[in-house]
Amino acid sequence: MRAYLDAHGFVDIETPMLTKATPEGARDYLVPSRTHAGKFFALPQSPQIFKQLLMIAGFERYYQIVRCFRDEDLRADRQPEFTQLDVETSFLSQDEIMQLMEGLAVTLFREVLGVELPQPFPRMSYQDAMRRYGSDKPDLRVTLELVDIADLVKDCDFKVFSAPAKDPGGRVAALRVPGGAALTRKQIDDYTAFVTRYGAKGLAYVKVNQSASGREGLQSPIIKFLSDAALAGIVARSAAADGDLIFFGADSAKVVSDALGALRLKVAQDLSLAAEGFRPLWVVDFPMFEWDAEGRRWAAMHHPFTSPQTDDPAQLNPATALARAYDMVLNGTEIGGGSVRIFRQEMQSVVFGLLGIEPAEARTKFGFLLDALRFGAPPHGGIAFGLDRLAMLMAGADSIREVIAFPKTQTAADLMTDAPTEVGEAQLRELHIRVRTPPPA
Ligand code: AMO
Ligand code: AMP
Repeated sequence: MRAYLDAHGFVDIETPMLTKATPEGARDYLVPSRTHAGKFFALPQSPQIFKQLLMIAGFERYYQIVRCFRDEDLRADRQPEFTQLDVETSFLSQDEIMQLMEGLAVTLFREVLGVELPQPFPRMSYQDAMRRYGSDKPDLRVTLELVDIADLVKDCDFKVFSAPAKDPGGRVAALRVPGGAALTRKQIDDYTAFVTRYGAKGLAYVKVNQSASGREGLQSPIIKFLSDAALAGIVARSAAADGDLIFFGADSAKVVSDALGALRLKVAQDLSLAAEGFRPLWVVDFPMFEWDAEGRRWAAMHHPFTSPQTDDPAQLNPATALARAYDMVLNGTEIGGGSVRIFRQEMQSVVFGLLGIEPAEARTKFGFLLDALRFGAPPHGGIAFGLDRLAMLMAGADSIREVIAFPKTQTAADLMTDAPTEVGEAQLRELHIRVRTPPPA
């Protein structure tokens, strides 16, 4: 990676670890200051703001292999500290950045694994990815797709289907399981329990025994609710052959996409349907904002410095705005994410406003960035790759912990060194800290 970037005129620059909060959607790890009583550094969630400042300072191509810190819920592909290849460029379009970074990924796989990634990487909109795969990081090794059937069932007598089919925020979709007519009751029950974890309230199904016989050739507890036309339409649209089974999801669009998207991968794994090899793609046209139902506010889908596709702040509708953001996805894992940035102070202030960041708060948190934008910033954009995730995929490992020396557990602890630990009273005093010990459980 260094060789590729050096050859393309990038400069390797280090940025501080003891710094101020950089929002990437996680909680910060804080470091108390001894010399400034009651004040704290934050460890960087990413060098995002620094690399933008480097662009404004006139470095046109920057990279850094850098540790990032995020206090968030851990999963198989997440660690509280992890390493990014962080990149930023000036004066390149979204397309040019993506091509340069695609070349980096291709070179990496060629040189390290002797693997030729299929080029050009396909590009898919966020909306298409959700519709066809129920995920914003589709695993293209699996060819099964979700198909929408709301129009076929919106007038049927089965409320479970007709209600979400008529609801603009709802979704009714089908997933074909090749050879699935042979699934036992127990296996179907297990899949039903599986989708419940994603919020689904059930998992209706139809077994296609002999489609030429119409209704008589189908087997399912819900057939009685569906018209001949609806049944024929569902079989045709899902491309089900005799011996297949069709699963259904009906709920809010989010629940259906999450549940059937996960079921698609689970079924593919159980039936060994995934092809061998590496299947990269770009996911583009992400929404700018997502609604945080708990906080009752809009949140940035990528981060607050991402440019909307419109250049006119007055046109920015949080419910519909799309971002100049892109993710590189490999075999169902997001290995990199980036965007073209906002480079005008006016747009940055409007976006902060939509995110509920008041002008005074914006000044306290990001005044140095707003000032720099005011002095004239070049159009710029970049990306960061998750190197641990890349190593995991390249090594064929199932968890990021397999490719990190001294990884942390699911609760963000290091059991070997026993970190984090209590510290002595003298040290706390020096840091001006009094600990509120949690009440005994
Ligand atoms: P983002 O938050 O998408 O973007 O992160 C970029 C990439 O870093 C990896 N990653 C992680 N890997 C392991 N454990 C984690 N907890 C973790 N979190 C993220 C992923 C992800 O694709 N500043 C922006 C980049 C930019 O806009 O240029 C950023 O950090 O592979
Ligand atoms: P019920 O009418 O609740 O007995 O459900 C009949 C069938 O529909 C069962 O197979 C359920 O698993 C399935 N089902 C119920 N709710 C949903 C839902 N929201 N999405 C998909 N299938 C469902």
